[in-house]
Amino acid sequence: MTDNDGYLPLPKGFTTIAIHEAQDPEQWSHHEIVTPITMTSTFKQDEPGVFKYQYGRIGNPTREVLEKVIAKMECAKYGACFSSGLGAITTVIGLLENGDHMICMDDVYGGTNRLFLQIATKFGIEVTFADGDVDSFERQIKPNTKMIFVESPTNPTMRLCDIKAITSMAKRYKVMFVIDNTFLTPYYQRPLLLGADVVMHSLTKYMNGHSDIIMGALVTNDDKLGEKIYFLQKAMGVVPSPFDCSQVLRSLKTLALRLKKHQANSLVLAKYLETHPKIERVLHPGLPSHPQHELAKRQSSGHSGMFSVYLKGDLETSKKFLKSLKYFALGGSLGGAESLIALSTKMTHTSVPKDQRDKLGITDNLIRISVGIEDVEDLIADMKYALDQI
Ligand code: P1T
Repeated sequence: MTDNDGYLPLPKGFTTIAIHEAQDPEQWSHHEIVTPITMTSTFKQDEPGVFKYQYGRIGNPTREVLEKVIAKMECAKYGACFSSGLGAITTVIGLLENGDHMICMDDVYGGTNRLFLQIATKFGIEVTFADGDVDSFERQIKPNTKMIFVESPTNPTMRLCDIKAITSMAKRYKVMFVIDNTFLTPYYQRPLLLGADVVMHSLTKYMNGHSDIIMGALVTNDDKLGEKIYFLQKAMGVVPSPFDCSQVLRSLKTLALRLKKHQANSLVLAKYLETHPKIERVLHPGLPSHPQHELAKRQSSGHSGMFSVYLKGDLETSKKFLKSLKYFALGGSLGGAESLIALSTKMTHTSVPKDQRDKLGITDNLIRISVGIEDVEDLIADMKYALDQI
């Protein structure tokens, strides 16, 4: 375990950053140990145009602390928070101009696919899809290509893309490379260190980790992109509330602890399911059976609680299985303390056209699992019981 099981080393000082970065109590009027929630929509100015904070959409002390913590965790200079993960991606679209072309990885969250295909295209942005292989992106590059957007691992088929390879190709063509790091968080993957230009998060998931907040974030090291992102945050206005920022700040203090347990639970459960006669296939990047397991170890420091399985059966089998579970709640979202389970064809990926879903292997027997931090023996017993019912 000294070499972190063959993965990249875990980031040093990660939880110290979560607890102390930008959180010196002496900056607050009462020397609060916990960052105060600054609930105000506006701020009194010293003279017209002379102020520390101006207006809540443009800046807020609670939000600013969170943005600094997330940036530091991702090894970034600039961090900005948004009212949802899709709000962060909407802001990414704002980095493009009418007439620009972007290439999106073909397997992304259904809402991301919908946002690009049904909204970005309305503003004159051309969107095409690639399968995640570096050549598949390079083949589609045109003079007006300005952005590559990927998830790695993808939602829900757990495919990875080679972040370093895509980075060096994208740099050759001066194309911005944006990666959604929601499934792994900076504790397990730091794409900016591998050369990506912008990292995006749905903070709704592991970063908040308690299934009670919707938020998003963007981070970058590029001065020009950082400036543009802050401008868009102010100009487009997709900002979170100070209360929600405070909740996420609290949650980040236990991110590493939680992820270790998510990872351990998901590995035990995935190994159990891999040997079960009613399971056709397990898709878990942390298992040697995953075709990109070696790549996972080369570019990340571990894997979270996310994996998927193909049941042997059809839609009715899936429905019966899902209904028989007790601890795995049937629901969209992921990354919380509670285990969740989803049938992507009917839940998270309904907005992806069926022919694209079929091509990607998002079928009625594909079950996506977000393993929580409950006691794993109870989770295994729950799965065993539900599988016995089909
Ligand atoms: O829900 P929101 O905070 O807006 O984040 C959107 C989003 C972006 N990226 C990834 C990888 C995601 O998984 C999501 C949201 N996903 C779900 C709700 C889901 O069940 O997959």
